[in-house]
This record gives sequence, C-alpha cells and structure tokens, in this order.
Amino acid sequence: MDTYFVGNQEYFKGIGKIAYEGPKSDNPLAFKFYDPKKIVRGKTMEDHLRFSVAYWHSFCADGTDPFGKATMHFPWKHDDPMQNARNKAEAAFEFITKLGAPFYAFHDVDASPDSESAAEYEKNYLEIAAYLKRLQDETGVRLLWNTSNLFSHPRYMNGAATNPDFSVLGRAALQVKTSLDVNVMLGGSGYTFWGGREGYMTLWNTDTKREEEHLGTFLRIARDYGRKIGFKGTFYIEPKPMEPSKHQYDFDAATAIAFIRKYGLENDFKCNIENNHATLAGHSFAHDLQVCVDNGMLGSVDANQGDAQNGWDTDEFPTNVYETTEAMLIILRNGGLHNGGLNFDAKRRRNSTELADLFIAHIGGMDAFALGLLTADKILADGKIDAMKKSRYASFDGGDGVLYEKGLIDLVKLADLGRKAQPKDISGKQELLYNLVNQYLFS
Ligand code: XLS
Ligand code: NI
Ligand code: NI
Repeated sequence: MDTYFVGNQEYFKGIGKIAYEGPKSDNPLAFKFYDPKKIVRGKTMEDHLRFSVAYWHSFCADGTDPFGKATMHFPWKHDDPMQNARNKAEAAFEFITKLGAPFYAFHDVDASPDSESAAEYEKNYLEIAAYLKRLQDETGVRLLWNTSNLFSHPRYMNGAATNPDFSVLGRAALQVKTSLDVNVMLGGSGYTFWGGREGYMTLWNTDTKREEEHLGTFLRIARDYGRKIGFKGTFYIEPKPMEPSKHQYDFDAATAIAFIRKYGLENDFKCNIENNHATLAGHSFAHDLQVCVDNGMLGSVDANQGDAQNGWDTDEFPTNVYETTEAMLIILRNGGLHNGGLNFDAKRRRNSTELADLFIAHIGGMDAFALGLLTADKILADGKIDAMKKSRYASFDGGDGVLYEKGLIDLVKLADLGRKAQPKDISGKQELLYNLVNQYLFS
C-alpha cells in the first residue's frame, strides 16, 4: 500500500486512497456507489455532490458525552496547542485527500486554539489559517465554509448577537470578523451562521423583539464587512429549532427565510439545511429543502440523519437512501447545489472507536447520496412522477385557472364560478407514488 500524508507523518496508517469498487465489493474501505468521475446528467458525481468533511465532528469530538469521557484516541494530539492545531490540520488534510472529498468546513476554534486574550485568539487563527492555505494548495482540497463558534464559551451562555449584555456582542464580532478575514484568505465558498444560543430559555427574562433585531443588525454588519473585504461567497443561516437553547430564532427554513427578508439580507444570505434540524422542527429533510428551493433560498446542506425515536440532534451519518433520493431530487430540480455542498455534519457513534470507522462512516454517507443521485436521475429521466404531479394542477393550465394564477379573477368572479363548479374527488395517488419510488430504487 502506498503511504500518503501531508506534513511530517501519516496518521491513518494502512489506509490508502479510497477507490470505487462497485456494489459487489466486500472491501469496507471502498465506495460501492460513489464513482466520482461518473457522468450523471452531464456532470460528474463529484460535481453534483460536492462533499465536505466537518472538522469538528471528525477531528475534534472525541466521544465525550454528558455521561462519559472520551472514547476516541487521536494520534495527532499534542500538549502544545499550536502544535496540536498543526498536527490536526495535517491529519484532516490526509484524511480528506484519502477519502477524495473536495471540500472541508470548520469553526474557528476547531482549527485554531481559542484564548481568553483577543489578541492571541486573532494571532493563533491567522497563523493556522496560513498553514491551512498551504495544505489547501498542496492537496487541492477547498473550503466549503467556515464559521465562528459563538456557543461553547461561557460568555455566550445568554447568546452571542442576541446577548442582553452589549459587551458580549463585541467579542462575537471579533470572531466573525476574523473568520471572514480567514475565509477570504482561504477562498471559501460560503460562511455559516448557526445560532445555537441565539434564542431564549424563558420569556420571563427575554425581550425577544429586541434580541431578534440585534441579530438582524449583527448579520447586516457582518455582510457589509464580508463584501467590503472581497468575500464573494454565500452567507448561510443554518436553521435549528432548539438545542442548546429552548427556542432558537432560526427555528426552521420558513422562519429563517422570513428573517432574511425582514432584515433585507436576501441578496447575500441563503439557508444551510441540516436533515436532523429539520426533523427536530417537526418537518422532514425534504420539507425544509423544498421550502428553500421554492423561495430561491437553498444554499448548502449539512448532510446527516436523525434517530426517529430520539428527540435530539444525533447527527448520524446519512444512510437512509429513501431520504437521500428525495433530497437529491429536490436538489436536481434546483439546478444543483451551486456554491453549496453536502457537508457531513455527522459523527460516528461513540463506540465506533477505530480510526478506520471514520472512513467507513464517510464512505457510507457518500454512497447513500450517490444512490440518491442515481435514483433521482432515474425518476427525472422517466418523468412519470413529475407528470403525475403536474397533471394534478391541469385545471390551472387552461381556462379560468390560468386567469386566476395571473391574478385576474376577483373574489366575486371566483364565487360566481363556484355556483357552476362541480368538483370531482380526484385521487392523489399517494400509495402509487410510493410504490413507484420503490421500483426506481430496487429494479
Ligand atoms: C449544530 C450545528 C453546527 C453547525 C455549525 O447543531 O449543526 O454544527 O453546523 O455551527
Ligand atoms: Ni450543522
Ligand atoms: Ni446538528
């Protein structure tokens, strides 16, 4: 086996470049369905799916949970925080290159040591960013998006941009400003705002109107700064209804879109939709993707899946092909992901402790989305499902329905038509559609 590493040593020893071996392969470290150069609808799979590896879950989270200590051993760990950050970056770029994912994503403090001192925070971050740039140039791996962690430090316990204490906003701004500077250095395609603590715990102590306005102002000045320094990518809001806050202001796609428009951010902001956040909000992944597409607001995707029985954000790697098929269908109808990508905001289970499990988890996620893409392509090429959907609206494609859609029928005229109308009970054919999807999937 060829060795491959960046920097000084190989961390994922004994694992080479992950290859496509096809559905019959029994090699756990090979793709069964993701064939990056395969052309689907005139584009390679790689360009359709734009996979990204999340720094925080893959190279930082060590299995610690509220009930137990770390279970995962990271061979790149070092006592000196800057050396630790450089080692981690080398491990990350080795992993991402071996996996063959084109992109990565990180929070400021995933990549670079945090510090109580603002000056040291900035210095560390800019120094590590220069190293990330070197590794990007060496490997060809690109930055999908970065973000600032505005939820872990105790100062953010009452929120960041929505904190009732103005002095906290300044420190949050410093992080966002530096992350945008770093983003421009690294040529990022996007910048994400996920407001884990931008919400409230109780209305008894919270002025929600004021807090939401503060958030609007914060995002506006961040946008203005980003554009001023030459950030050309897309800003994302990542909705989530709760956790860690009881109620978060960016509850779901519809709420985030209304917020974006209310604060005049619609030319710069789109949504980053995460499956498990949509399900926490009581929706499906497909629902929140569709809401975004309907509003021209689909930015990027945090590709994971939840657990149907657990009511929290389990951030599992996506394996449910029924869900990935529906997602890819919506994404294809959107003309693709554009600047966005499929970012694995997902973690292996706490007891999946081998380094190889990190590869296996990503391989499964990439295969699940490749299958979703292939099935969505079959569905579109066959056209039956789209034709059935369209035919349900045929009464708006001719006669008075056309005038209604143009806004040319007032309520009196519509009521007049109602005097003569005799609606039939037209079947929605839901079971037939489900059966068809299974045929596309398994035949
Ligand atoms: C947490 C979020 C977070 C964002 C980035 O639930 O998914 O990981 O994606 O801050
Ligand atoms: Ni996420
Ligand atoms: Ni999540």
